[in-house]
Amino acid sequence: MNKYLKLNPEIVDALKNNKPVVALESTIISHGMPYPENVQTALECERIIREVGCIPATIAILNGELVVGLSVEEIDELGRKGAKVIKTSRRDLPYIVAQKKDGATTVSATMIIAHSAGIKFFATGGIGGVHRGAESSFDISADLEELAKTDVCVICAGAKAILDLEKTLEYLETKGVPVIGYQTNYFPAFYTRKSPYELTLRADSPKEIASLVKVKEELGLQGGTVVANPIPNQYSMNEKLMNEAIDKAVEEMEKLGIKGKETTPYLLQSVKEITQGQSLKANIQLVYNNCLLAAQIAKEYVELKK
Ligand code: PSU
Ligand code: MN
Repeated sequence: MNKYLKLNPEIVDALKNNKPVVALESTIISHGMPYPENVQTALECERIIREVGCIPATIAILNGELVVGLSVEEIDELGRKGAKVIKTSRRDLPYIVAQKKDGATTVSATMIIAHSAGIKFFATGGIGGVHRGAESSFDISADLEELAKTDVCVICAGAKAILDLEKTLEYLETKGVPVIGYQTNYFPAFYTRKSPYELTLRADSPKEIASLVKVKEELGLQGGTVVANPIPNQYSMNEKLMNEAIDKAVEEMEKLGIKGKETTPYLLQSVKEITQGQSLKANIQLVYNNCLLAAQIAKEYVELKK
């Protein structure tokens, strides 16, 4: 895989000198948010990570190269092209690379690339999960399988409320993926702070999480970890309103016959329209909050390894 990796010099230096690095995905830029908010958000994420003293590494595939640490221009181009760039999960990776195409990486593909570059922490909005109605559609995000096997710690606001959160947690439990509530006992529901589903693991400081990640490595346990970080109170949306919006979006989607990889981008966009842009504002803020926590954890981890 290293043959296809292209790390920017700052990241090479950071990894060589054990400086903390935080990976960022690119599907959230191309498919998760509209232009120009997507680009502004991506750049602000990088700024937040730097402010804590870490190096951000936004990841995407450009001309078939696995780029770790996009430039501002590359982020802007990805944001402008939007859904014209191919949403790339694990299964799509060899195709995009072989055909020298551009790919926006999902959580699963970003984890793979981050791991092969030697990056241990990755901030995003929400992980993919088990979709509602998965018992008949079989739609389960590749993100979950990736978490089962690739050793990267993913800091997120839970799974998007458009999913079946209870089944998502069951799946992660079966696969042995630790899901750590950050200052909470409940799995966060992305746009809202709390779902009804209880978590068994809780941490109250970045240091506790860093030490769990370190111990997991020392135990030789393969696979990732999920840090579930609730959206800050002041940006949390009304639960009833949100659920109504999601139900409506899911119903519309079924009528339109949208399936597969189009599902998540469609639902995010549709919920945004139904909530008149409120959900996008919340989405942006929860991503910032995850970047901040990811950077704090990455920093603690480097300290623990000294
Ligand atoms: N979180 C967001 N916005 C997004 C996604 C996550 O706030 O756009 C993306 C991630 O890239 C995630 C993907 O990996 O949605 C999951 O897609 P699917 O359900 O098709 O696996
Ligand atoms: Mn899917």
